[in-house]
Amino acid sequence: MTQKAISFTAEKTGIMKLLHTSDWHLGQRFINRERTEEHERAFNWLLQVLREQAVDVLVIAGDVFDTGTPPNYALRQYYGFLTQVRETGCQHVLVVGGNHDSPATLNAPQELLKTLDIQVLGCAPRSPDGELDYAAEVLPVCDASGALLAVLAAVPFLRDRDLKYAQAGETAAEREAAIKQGIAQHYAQLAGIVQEKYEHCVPFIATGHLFAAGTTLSDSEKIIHVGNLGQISAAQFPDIFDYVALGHLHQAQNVGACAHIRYSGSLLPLSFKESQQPKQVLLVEFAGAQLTRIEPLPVPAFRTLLHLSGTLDALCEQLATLEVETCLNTWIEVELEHPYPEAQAQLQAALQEKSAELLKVVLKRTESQLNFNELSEHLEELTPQELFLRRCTVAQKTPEEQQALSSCFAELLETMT
Ligand SMILES: [Mn+2]
Repeated sequence: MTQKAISFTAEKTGIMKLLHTSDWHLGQRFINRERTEEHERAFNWLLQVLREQAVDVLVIAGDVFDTGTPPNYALRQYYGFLTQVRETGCQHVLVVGGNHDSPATLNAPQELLKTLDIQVLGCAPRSPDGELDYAAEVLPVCDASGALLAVLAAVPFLRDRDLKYAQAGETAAEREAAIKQGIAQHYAQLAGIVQEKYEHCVPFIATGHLFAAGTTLSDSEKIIHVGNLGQISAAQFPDIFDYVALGHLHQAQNVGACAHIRYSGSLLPLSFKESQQPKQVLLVEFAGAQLTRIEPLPVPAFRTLLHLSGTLDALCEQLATLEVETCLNTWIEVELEHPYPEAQAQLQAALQEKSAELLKVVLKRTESQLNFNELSEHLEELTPQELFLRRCTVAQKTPEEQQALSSCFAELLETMT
């Protein structure tokens, strides 16, 4: 994608600015803490960006909330933010649901928010007869004078029932191919509608909450469509889309070599490992229908999440010399190589009065300790998926059987959570 220089004296007319963010995971519980303060600070920063950059359209590509039943403080933060967006001059907001979001929760205020030019699609819309209503995902965005600014193909996370693939007796490979085809067909349908209805003199923008091929996963992304299932490649997104705003992967990245099909990544680091990743939102600029600039804007780090491992002595040393660089207290998890009776107290003492909190002390588990029979003491440290895989191993399932079983298990989990 070549960058075009835009004169600062250029008239606003014909230039459209979009801000792409995703995976807020409002209401996330981190070990035993809430992320409220970080979200509050991130939102204040985001509002400032919207104002300073004179953004026209804000796109939130799924996983607004961490769970389907978000706590009231998370709902308050969400609505509080949406209210303040209006005051920045950004007149259009699009929210699509992710796999963590409950479509019912997101959609409940849909009609009310629409009156404020905030479009919400918690799930793929359906017509009264229950069929997918593709046309309802196509949303024109107009400026105050009624002139068309952009056309959005607002695709939320597509659930199994949105992808017509379930066939009795099909193999895992057939199933995978059918999911991919279902997702690709969904985008093709939308492209058809957009092309038929609109002249391509404004940007055509698609969204999605999925796992695209040619990308890397980080550990807090819940496994969905396990293994390679559901991965679609850049080539499967129709050419007519000038920009595809994706969510689900927490690390900001392009899909394959395509700069215009990309993940903004999460707004905050959602795991200890993610604390190493720079977080960003994407400012995307168009002149007419032409994409002219994609600028990643780094989200300031408000809190450091630190995972340390080693012997007790080494850890005490590290904690004693720790430098706290972020405004909020550093949160620490330590992994001890050997058990030690007063480890917690010693580690705590090493931290002294630093602006840091020791959230968790765990014992490093070796492979031999991961025996199923010893699991009871570690049960709370395992995800349901990990526990299921352990049980498969004990039951001596082959890797192929494990893959097929864990795929079913993931689906079951997704239906239930
Ligand atoms: Mn997700």
